[in-house]
Amino acid sequence: PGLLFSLGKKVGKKLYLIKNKEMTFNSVKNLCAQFQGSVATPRNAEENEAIQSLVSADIFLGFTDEVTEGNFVDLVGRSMTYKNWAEGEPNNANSGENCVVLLKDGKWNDVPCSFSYQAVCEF
Ligand code: GN1
Ligand code: CA
Ligand code: CA
Repeated sequence: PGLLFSLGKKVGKKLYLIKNKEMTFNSVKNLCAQFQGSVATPRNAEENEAIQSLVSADIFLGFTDEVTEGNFVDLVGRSMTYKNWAEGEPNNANSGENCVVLLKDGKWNDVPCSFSYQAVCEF
């Protein structure tokens, strides 16, 4: 099947691994969970920069506001402390953006969870 992940980066106790394949948010969650990991969830600028340095395309982060619109939480329901939204984001464009991507410049944008982006897992 080829390599499961193509590149990795260690930051503190975290390891980020990237898979250069576009997939929906649910597929990223399933991929990461399959290896007892989670979707990349940056907690500070250092982690955000580490993820950014791994990727050359937009990637999903492990936050959603699908439970309560406008209240972004991680995949176990903890609130977002560090955030790095792009100007004007999150805007829930077209009333349907409940997932978050890290853009190439390191800033964040909310997007539809059904769209496909590359995957980064954290362990
Ligand atoms: C994009 O393409 P448009 O303008 O409808 C983006 C939104 C951003 C918006 C910012 C899938 O929406 O999330 O908030 O630009 N949609 C996607 O102008 O990336
Ligand atoms: Ca939303
Ligand atoms: Ca948006």
